[in-house]
Amino acid sequence: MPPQERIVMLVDLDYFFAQCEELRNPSLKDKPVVVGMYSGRTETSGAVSTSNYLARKYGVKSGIPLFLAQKRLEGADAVFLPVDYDYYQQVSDKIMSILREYSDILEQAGIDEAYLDVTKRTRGSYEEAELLVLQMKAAVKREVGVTFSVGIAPNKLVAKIASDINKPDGVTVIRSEQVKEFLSPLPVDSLIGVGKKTVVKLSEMGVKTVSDLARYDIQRLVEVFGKTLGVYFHNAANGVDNDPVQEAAEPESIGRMGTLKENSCDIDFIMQKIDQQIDEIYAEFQPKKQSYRQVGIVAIMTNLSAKSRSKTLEKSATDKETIHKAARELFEKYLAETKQELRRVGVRIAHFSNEEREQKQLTSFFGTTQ
Ligand code: DCP
Ligand code: CA
Ligand code: CA
Repeated sequence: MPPQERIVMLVDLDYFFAQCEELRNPSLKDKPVVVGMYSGRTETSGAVSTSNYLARKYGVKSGIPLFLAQKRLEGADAVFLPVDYDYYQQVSDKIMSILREYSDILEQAGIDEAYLDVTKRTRGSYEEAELLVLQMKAAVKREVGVTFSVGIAPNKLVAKIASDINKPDGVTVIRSEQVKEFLSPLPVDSLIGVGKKTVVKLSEMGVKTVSDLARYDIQRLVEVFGKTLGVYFHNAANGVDNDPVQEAAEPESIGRMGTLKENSCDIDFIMQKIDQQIDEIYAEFQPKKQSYRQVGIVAIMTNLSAKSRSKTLEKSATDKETIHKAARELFEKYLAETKQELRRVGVRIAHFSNEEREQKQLTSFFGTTQ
Protein backbone atom coordinates (compact mmCIF):
# COMPACT_ATOMS: atom_id res chain seq x y z
CA MET A 1 0.00 0.00 0.00
CA PRO A 2 1.44 3.42 -0.87
CA PRO A 3 2.06 5.73 2.11
CA GLN A 4 -0.72 8.26 2.66
CA GLU A 5 -0.33 11.55 0.81
CA ARG A 6 0.68 14.31 3.16
CA ILE A 7 -0.17 18.00 3.15
CA VAL A 8 2.83 19.99 4.35
CA MET A 9 3.14 23.75 4.67
CA LEU A 10 6.13 26.00 5.01
CA VAL A 11 5.25 29.28 6.69
CA ASP A 12 7.87 32.00 6.22
CA LEU A 13 7.42 35.41 7.86
CA ASP A 14 7.80 38.33 5.45
CA TYR A 15 10.93 40.58 5.68
CA PHE A 16 10.98 39.44 9.25
CA PHE A 17 13.40 41.64 11.24
CA ALA A 18 12.28 44.73 9.33
CA GLN A 19 8.60 43.84 9.74
CA CYS A 20 9.16 43.55 13.51
CA GLU A 21 10.63 47.06 13.48
CA GLU A 22 7.58 48.35 11.58
CA LEU A 23 5.37 46.60 14.11
CA ARG A 24 6.71 48.60 17.05
CA ASN A 25 7.00 51.78 15.02
CA PRO A 26 4.28 51.92 12.33
CA SER A 27 5.55 55.28 11.07
CA LEU A 28 8.40 53.32 9.42
CA LYS A 29 5.99 51.61 7.04
CA ASP A 30 6.21 54.11 4.21
CA LYS A 31 10.00 54.41 4.39
CA PRO A 32 12.79 52.12 3.27
CA VAL A 33 13.86 50.21 6.42
CA VAL A 34 17.22 48.48 6.74
CA VAL A 35 18.10 46.28 9.71
CA GLY A 36 21.87 45.98 9.97
CA MET A 37 24.38 43.88 11.81
CA TYR A 38 26.89 46.55 12.81
CA SER A 39 30.34 45.09 13.36
CA GLY A 40 31.44 48.17 15.29
CA ARG A 41 34.75 48.72 13.48
CA THR A 42 33.55 51.91 11.83
CA GLU A 43 30.15 53.53 11.94
CA THR A 44 28.95 51.84 8.76
CA SER A 45 30.92 48.59 8.79
CA GLY A 46 28.77 45.52 8.83
CA ALA A 47 26.15 43.88 6.65
CA VAL A 48 22.45 44.17 5.98
CA SER A 49 20.44 41.57 7.92
CA THR A 50 17.30 42.34 5.99
CA SER A 51 15.28 45.22 4.61
CA ASN A 52 11.62 45.96 3.94
CA TYR A 53 10.21 45.64 0.43
CA LEU A 54 10.49 49.38 -0.21
CA ALA A 55 14.25 49.27 0.45
CA ARG A 56 14.57 46.19 -1.77
CA LYS A 57 13.39 48.31 -4.71
CA TYR A 58 16.68 50.20 -4.34
CA GLY A 59 18.67 46.98 -4.55
CA VAL A 60 19.16 46.68 -0.80
CA LYS A 61 18.98 43.07 0.40
CA SER A 62 20.33 40.66 3.01
CA GLY A 63 24.09 40.28 3.02
CA ILE A 64 25.21 43.41 1.20
CA PRO A 65 27.59 45.77 3.05
CA LEU A 66 25.90 48.54 5.02
CA PHE A 67 27.90 51.30 3.33
CA LEU A 68 26.60 50.10 -0.03
CA ALA A 69 23.02 50.08 1.30
CA GLN A 70 23.54 53.65 2.48
CA LYS A 71 24.82 54.68 -0.91
CA ARG A 72 21.90 53.08 -2.72
CA LEU A 73 19.40 54.72 -0.38
CA GLU A 74 20.92 58.18 -0.40
CA GLY A 75 18.18 60.82 -0.34
CA ALA A 76 15.43 58.19 0.05
CA ASP A 77 14.63 59.04 3.69
CA ALA A 78 15.65 55.52 4.72
CA VAL A 79 15.83 54.31 8.32
CA PHE A 80 18.76 52.15 9.48
CA LEU A 81 18.36 50.12 12.67
CA PRO A 82 20.59 47.64 14.53
CA VAL A 83 19.36 44.03 14.99
CA ASP A 84 17.44 43.37 18.20
CA TYR A 85 17.25 39.55 18.38
CA ASP A 86 15.52 39.45 21.75
CA TYR A 87 12.60 41.41 20.44
CA TYR A 88 12.38 39.42 17.17
CA GLN A 89 12.54 36.20 19.20
CA GLN A 90 9.59 37.33 21.32
CA VAL A 91 7.54 38.16 18.22
CA SER A 92 8.55 34.82 16.68
CA ASP A 93 7.62 32.83 19.81
CA LYS A 94 4.17 34.40 19.85
CA ILE A 95 3.55 33.61 16.18
CA MET A 96 4.83 30.02 16.50
CA SER A 97 2.46 29.35 19.37
CA ILE A 98 -0.47 30.58 17.27
CA LEU A 99 0.61 28.48 14.25
CA ARG A 100 0.94 25.43 16.48
CA GLU A 101 -2.80 25.60 17.19
CA TYR A 102 -3.50 25.26 13.46
CA SER A 103 -1.25 22.26 12.81
CA ASP A 104 -1.07 18.53 13.58
CA ILE A 105 2.71 18.83 13.91
CA LEU A 106 4.86 21.97 13.81
CA GLU A 107 8.60 21.90 13.22
CA GLN A 108 10.29 25.24 13.65
CA ALA A 109 13.05 25.62 11.06
CA GLY A 110 14.46 29.01 12.02
CA ILE A 111 13.46 32.23 13.78
CA ASP A 112 11.04 33.11 10.96
CA GLU A 113 9.88 29.81 9.49
CA ALA A 114 8.18 26.55 10.34
CA TYR A 115 6.96 23.40 8.63
CA LEU A 116 3.40 22.37 9.47
CA ASP A 117 1.92 18.94 8.81
CA VAL A 118 -1.83 19.48 8.40
CA THR A 119 -2.77 16.16 6.77
CA LYS A 120 -5.10 15.01 9.55
CA ARG A 121 -6.99 18.20 10.23
CA THR A 122 -7.56 18.86 6.52
CA ARG A 123 -8.34 15.18 5.85
CA GLY A 124 -5.87 15.41 2.98
CA SER A 125 -7.81 18.19 1.22
CA TYR A 126 -5.91 21.06 -0.40
CA GLU A 127 -9.06 23.22 -0.37
CA GLU A 128 -9.25 22.76 3.40
CA ALA A 129 -5.56 23.58 3.66
CA GLU A 130 -6.06 26.86 1.82
CA LEU A 131 -8.93 27.79 4.12
CA LEU A 132 -6.75 26.92 7.09
CA VAL A 133 -4.07 29.31 5.81
CA LEU A 134 -6.63 32.13 5.58
CA GLN A 135 -7.60 31.49 9.21
CA MET A 136 -3.95 31.38 10.29
CA LYS A 137 -3.18 34.61 8.47
CA ALA A 138 -6.16 36.35 10.06
CA ALA A 139 -5.24 35.14 13.56
CA VAL A 140 -1.59 36.16 13.29
CA LYS A 141 -2.56 39.52 11.78
CA ARG A 142 -5.07 40.14 14.57
CA GLU A 143 -3.02 38.89 17.51
CA VAL A 144 0.46 39.98 16.46
CA GLY A 145 0.13 42.17 13.37
CA VAL A 146 2.56 40.33 11.10
CA THR A 147 2.16 38.89 7.56
CA PHE A 148 3.73 35.72 6.16
CA SER A 149 3.92 33.66 3.00
CA VAL A 150 3.07 30.00 2.66
CA GLY A 151 3.87 27.08 0.40
CA ILE A 152 1.49 24.10 0.50
CA ALA A 153 2.70 20.85 -1.04
CA PRO A 154 2.98 17.08 -0.52
CA ASN A 155 6.39 17.42 1.16
CA LYS A 156 8.88 19.80 2.84
CA LEU A 157 11.14 20.18 -0.18
CA VAL A 158 8.37 21.44 -2.47
CA ALA A 159 6.59 23.45 0.27
CA LYS A 160 9.79 25.40 0.94
CA ILE A 161 10.35 26.29 -2.72
CA ALA A 162 6.65 27.15 -3.15
CA SER A 163 6.69 29.52 -0.17
CA ASP A 164 9.04 31.79 -2.11
CA ILE A 165 6.75 32.23 -5.13
CA ASN A 166 4.19 34.70 -3.76
CA LYS A 167 5.68 37.25 -1.38
CA PRO A 168 4.71 39.09 0.74
CA ASP A 169 1.49 37.78 2.28
CA GLY A 170 1.04 35.09 -0.40
CA VAL A 171 0.03 31.45 -0.68
CA THR A 172 1.23 28.98 -3.31
CA VAL A 173 -0.33 25.54 -3.61
CA ILE A 174 1.48 22.75 -5.46
CA ARG A 175 -0.49 19.50 -5.52
CA SER A 176 1.33 16.23 -6.11
CA GLU A 177 0.20 16.06 -9.73
CA GLN A 178 1.69 19.56 -10.28
CA VAL A 179 5.06 18.93 -8.61
CA LYS A 180 6.93 17.84 -11.73
CA GLU A 181 5.72 20.74 -13.83
CA PHE A 182 6.45 23.19 -11.00
CA LEU A 183 10.02 22.03 -10.41
CA SER A 184 11.04 21.33 -14.02
CA PRO A 185 12.00 24.83 -15.23
CA LEU A 186 13.71 25.92 -11.99
CA PRO A 187 17.51 26.20 -11.87
CA VAL A 188 19.14 23.28 -10.02
CA ASP A 189 20.24 25.48 -7.11
CA SER A 190 16.58 25.92 -6.09
CA LEU A 191 16.97 22.48 -4.49
CA ILE A 192 18.28 22.49 -0.92
CA GLY A 193 21.81 21.08 -0.86
CA VAL A 194 22.78 22.16 -4.37
CA GLY A 195 25.49 24.74 -3.73
CA LYS A 196 27.78 26.74 -5.98
CA LYS A 197 30.32 23.98 -6.65
CA THR A 198 27.59 21.47 -7.44
CA VAL A 199 26.02 23.93 -9.85
CA VAL A 200 29.33 24.26 -11.72
CA LYS A 201 29.83 20.49 -11.84
CA LEU A 202 26.28 19.83 -12.98
CA SER A 203 26.56 22.57 -15.58
CA GLU A 204 29.67 20.86 -17.00
CA MET A 205 27.55 17.73 -17.27
CA GLY A 206 24.93 19.70 -19.23
CA VAL A 207 22.52 19.84 -16.29
CA LYS A 208 21.07 23.31 -15.69
CA THR A 209 17.43 22.92 -14.71
CA VAL A 210 15.72 20.61 -12.26
CA SER A 211 14.17 18.74 -15.18
CA ASP A 212 17.66 18.14 -16.68
CA LEU A 213 18.64 16.69 -13.32
CA ALA A 214 15.46 14.63 -12.97
CA ARG A 215 16.14 12.97 -16.34
CA TYR A 216 19.84 12.43 -15.77
CA ASP A 217 21.00 8.84 -15.36
CA ILE A 218 20.98 8.09 -11.63
CA GLN A 219 23.91 5.64 -11.92
CA ARG A 220 26.01 8.40 -13.40
CA LEU A 221 24.98 10.83 -10.61
CA VAL A 222 26.06 8.24 -8.06
CA GLU A 223 29.42 7.81 -9.82
CA VAL A 224 30.05 11.56 -9.76
CA PHE A 225 28.62 12.55 -6.36
CA GLY A 226 28.65 9.32 -4.37
CA LYS A 227 25.68 7.23 -3.36
CA THR A 228 24.00 9.41 -0.71
CA LEU A 229 24.21 12.63 -2.63
CA GLY A 230 23.57 11.11 -6.05
CA VAL A 231 20.37 9.46 -4.86
CA TYR A 232 19.36 12.61 -2.98
CA PHE A 233 19.77 14.78 -6.10
CA HIS A 234 17.80 12.31 -8.18
CA ASN A 235 14.93 12.15 -5.69
CA ALA A 236 14.86 15.89 -5.01
CA ALA A 237 14.76 16.70 -8.74
CA ASN A 238 11.81 14.34 -9.05
CA GLY A 239 10.03 16.06 -6.16
CA VAL A 240 10.43 13.07 -3.87
CA ASP A 241 11.07 13.88 -0.20
CA ASN A 242 9.85 11.65 2.61
CA ASP A 243 11.40 13.65 5.44
CA PRO A 244 8.70 13.85 8.16
CA VAL A 245 7.63 17.08 9.87
CA GLN A 246 8.86 16.55 13.42
CA GLU A 247 8.28 18.60 16.53
CA ALA A 248 11.66 19.63 17.98
CA ALA A 249 12.51 18.33 21.45
CA GLU A 250 11.55 20.60 24.36
CA PRO A 251 13.98 23.49 24.65
CA GLU A 252 16.28 22.80 27.53
CA SER A 253 18.10 25.10 29.85
CA ILE A 254 20.68 24.75 32.61
CA GLY A 255 20.46 27.12 35.55
CA ARG A 256 21.29 27.73 39.21
CA MET A 257 19.69 29.85 41.96
CA GLY A 258 21.15 30.88 45.28
CA THR A 259 20.81 33.25 48.23
CA LEU A 260 23.33 36.05 48.68
CA LYS A 261 25.28 36.13 51.96
CA GLU A 262 23.66 39.50 52.54
CA ASN A 263 21.13 41.60 50.63
CA SER A 264 22.99 43.71 48.11
CA CYS A 265 22.87 45.86 45.02
CA ASP A 266 26.64 45.78 44.53
CA ILE A 267 27.40 44.32 41.12
CA ASP A 268 30.81 42.86 42.07
CA PHE A 269 29.39 41.17 45.15
CA ILE A 270 26.50 39.75 43.13
CA MET A 271 28.80 38.54 40.37
CA GLN A 272 30.91 36.61 42.90
CA LYS A 273 27.85 34.48 43.61
CA ILE A 274 26.89 34.33 39.94
CA ASP A 275 30.39 33.22 38.89
CA GLN A 276 30.18 30.25 41.27
CA GLN A 277 26.88 29.34 39.66
CA ILE A 278 28.36 29.76 36.18
CA ASP A 279 31.17 27.34 37.12
CA GLU A 280 28.58 24.72 38.03
CA ILE A 281 26.44 25.40 34.96
CA TYR A 282 29.46 25.19 32.70
CA ALA A 283 30.59 21.91 34.23
CA GLU A 284 27.17 20.47 33.42
CA PHE A 285 27.00 22.04 29.98
CA GLN A 286 30.46 21.34 28.59
CA PRO A 287 30.24 17.55 28.18
CA LYS A 288 27.18 18.01 25.95
CA LYS A 289 29.43 19.42 23.22
CA GLN A 290 26.71 21.87 22.27
CA SER A 291 26.45 25.61 21.96
CA TYR A 292 24.03 27.97 23.72
CA ARG A 293 22.34 31.03 22.33
CA GLN A 294 20.63 32.60 25.32
CA VAL A 295 21.72 33.77 28.76
CA GLY A 296 19.18 34.66 31.43
CA ILE A 297 19.25 36.00 34.97
CA VAL A 298 16.79 35.89 37.84
CA ALA A 299 16.71 38.51 40.58
CA ILE A 300 14.67 38.08 43.74
CA MET A 301 14.16 41.22 45.77
CA THR A 302 14.05 41.50 49.54
CA ASN A 303 10.22 41.50 49.33
CA LEU A 304 10.58 38.14 47.48
CA SER A 305 9.22 39.43 44.16
CA ALA A 306 11.09 37.82 41.29
CA LYS A 307 12.17 39.27 37.97
CA SER A 308 13.93 37.59 35.08
CA ARG A 309 15.78 39.02 32.13
CA SER A 310 17.45 37.34 29.19
CA LYS A 311 19.67 38.10 26.29
CA THR A 312 19.85 36.27 22.98
CA LEU A 313 23.39 36.27 21.63
CA GLU A 314 24.10 37.35 18.07
CA LYS A 315 25.95 34.08 17.57
CA SER A 316 25.83 30.81 19.48
CA ALA A 317 28.65 30.46 21.98
CA THR A 318 30.41 27.58 23.69
CA ASP A 319 32.67 29.35 26.21
CA LYS A 320 32.29 30.30 29.86
CA GLU A 321 33.38 33.94 29.53
CA THR A 322 30.38 34.82 27.32
CA ILE A 323 27.99 33.65 30.06
CA HIS A 324 29.79 35.84 32.59
CA LYS A 325 29.78 38.88 30.32
CA ALA A 326 26.10 38.55 29.39
CA ALA A 327 25.03 37.92 32.99
CA ARG A 328 27.03 40.91 34.23
CA GLU A 329 25.53 43.12 31.56
CA LEU A 330 22.00 41.97 32.44
CA PHE A 331 22.51 42.55 36.17
CA GLU A 332 24.13 45.96 35.61
CA LYS A 333 21.21 47.06 33.50
CA TYR A 334 18.71 45.61 35.94
CA LEU A 335 20.29 47.25 38.99
CA ALA A 336 20.53 50.60 37.22
CA GLU A 337 16.81 50.43 36.50
CA THR A 338 15.47 49.19 39.83
CA LYS A 339 18.07 50.43 42.35
CA GLN A 340 16.84 47.79 44.80
CA GLU A 341 18.75 45.34 46.94
CA LEU A 342 18.64 41.69 45.88
CA ARG A 343 18.28 38.70 48.16
CA ARG A 344 18.50 35.74 45.81
CA VAL A 345 20.06 35.57 42.35
CA GLY A 346 20.29 33.05 39.54
CA VAL A 347 21.62 32.54 36.07
CA ARG A 348 20.81 30.12 33.24
CA ILE A 349 21.77 29.31 29.68
CA ALA A 350 19.37 28.02 27.01
CA HIS A 351 18.63 27.58 23.32
CA PHE A 352 21.09 24.77 22.87
CA SER A 353 22.09 23.41 19.50
CA ASN A 354 24.39 20.72 18.25
CA GLU A 355 26.13 23.08 15.94
CA GLU A 356 29.31 21.13 15.62
CA ARG A 357 27.53 17.86 15.09
CA GLU A 358 25.01 19.31 12.65
CA GLN A 359 27.74 20.94 10.66
CA LYS A 360 29.61 17.68 10.47
CA GLN A 361 26.53 15.83 9.31
CA LEU A 362 25.87 18.44 6.66
CA THR A 363 29.48 18.35 5.55
CA SER A 364 29.42 14.61 5.18
CA PHE A 365 26.17 14.91 3.30
CA PHE A 366 26.66 17.96 1.12
CA GLY A 367 30.11 19.25 2.00
CA THR A 368 32.47 17.67 -0.51
CA THR A 369 30.55 19.13 -3.40
CA GLN A 370 29.83 22.63 -2.06
N1 DCP B 1 18.84 37.20 8.06
C1 DCP B 1 20.10 37.73 8.33
N2 DCP B 1 21.10 37.65 7.39
C2 DCP B 1 20.88 37.07 6.19
C3 DCP B 1 19.60 36.52 5.91
C4 DCP B 1 18.60 36.62 6.87
O1 DCP B 1 20.32 38.25 9.43
N3 DCP B 1 21.86 37.02 5.27
C5 DCP B 1 17.77 37.34 9.08
C6 DCP B 1 16.96 38.60 8.83
C7 DCP B 1 15.69 38.11 8.22
C8 DCP B 1 15.54 36.72 8.83
O2 DCP B 1 16.87 36.25 9.02
O3 DCP B 1 14.58 38.96 8.49
C9 DCP B 1 14.74 35.78 7.94
O4 DCP B 1 15.41 35.59 6.71
P1 DCP B 1 14.66 35.37 5.34
O5 DCP B 1 15.64 34.81 4.40
O6 DCP B 1 13.40 34.62 5.56
O7 DCP B 1 14.35 36.85 4.83
P2 DCP B 1 13.27 37.91 5.28
O8 DCP B 1 12.26 37.33 6.21
O9 DCP B 1 13.96 39.12 5.79
O10 DCP B 1 12.60 38.31 3.90
P3 DCP B 1 11.54 37.49 3.02
O11 DCP B 1 10.30 38.34 3.03
O12 DCP B 1 12.15 37.45 1.65
O13 DCP B 1 11.34 36.16 3.63
CA1 CA C 1 11.20 35.39 5.78
CA1 CA D 1 13.11 32.41 6.29
